[in-house]
Amino acid sequence: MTDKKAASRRAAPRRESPFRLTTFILGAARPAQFPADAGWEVALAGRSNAGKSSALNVIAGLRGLARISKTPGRTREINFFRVDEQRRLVDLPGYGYAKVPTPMKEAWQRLMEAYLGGRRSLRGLIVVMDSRHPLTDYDRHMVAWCVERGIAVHILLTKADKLSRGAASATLHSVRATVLREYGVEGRVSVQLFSALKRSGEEEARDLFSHWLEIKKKAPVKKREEGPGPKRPGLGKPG
Ligand SMILES: Nc1nc2c(ncn2[C@@H]2O[C@H](COP(=O)(O)OP(=O)(O)O)[C@@H](O)[C@H]2O)c(=O)[nH]1
Ligand SMILES: [Mg+2]
Repeated sequence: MTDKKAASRRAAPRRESPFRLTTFILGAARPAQFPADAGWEVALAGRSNAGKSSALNVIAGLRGLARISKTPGRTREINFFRVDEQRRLVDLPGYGYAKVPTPMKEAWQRLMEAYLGGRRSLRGLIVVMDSRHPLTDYDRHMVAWCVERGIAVHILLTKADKLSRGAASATLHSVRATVLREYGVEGRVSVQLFSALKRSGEEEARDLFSHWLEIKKKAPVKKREEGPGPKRPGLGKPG
């Protein structure tokens, strides 16, 4: 890497990201290869090519952390990234890629069920969806599977830059309404718009990651606390 490239990579985050020291640990093809199940993890799932890796890079504020593939269905392993000693980000292999041979699909399913069904450090799952085609059958299957097991889900409607403002907002409201209808408030499913290209929705997603991973805000960053309505207790405070 040239000095210029390295500098631009470091300069990427707009404000100091709690994920700036994140590094790749390993790609696991079998559950036995998973890192020790201690501390906290946030994982990203979604259709191949939905934009998972791009979202992970933007949210972490590190270009080139997770590989961004132009060829769908390339990542077959669960990629683990280390945020710090106790925290990890996890890029799950994509689903819904038609050209994957059946034995591969079975291996994928076994790996995903082992991870999602047994991972105690998993605090929440981000389901990345292309905002032009949200809630495909497989997306619904994935969300329902997690809701049944009490896993918190956050839907990231990405590539929002490909929609007009009005269409993006209509999609957001319709996905929120569907999720509320299907899973109720107990379902712990939230939804947001996102664009890796425009870096919109970046702060909202990063704040959720920090909350799930119990990363405490450091310096008292001046925030617009005094909004209308009653003051609510801050999120993420222990006890
Ligand atoms: N316009 C646009 N393209 C995106 C966005 N996010 C990802 N892409 C593109 O979509 C393709 C797949 O992205 P990738 O992150 O590799 O998807 P993954 O397979 O889900 O990990 C790549 O060509 C990306 O450049 C976005 O927010 N806006
Ligand atoms: Mg990827």
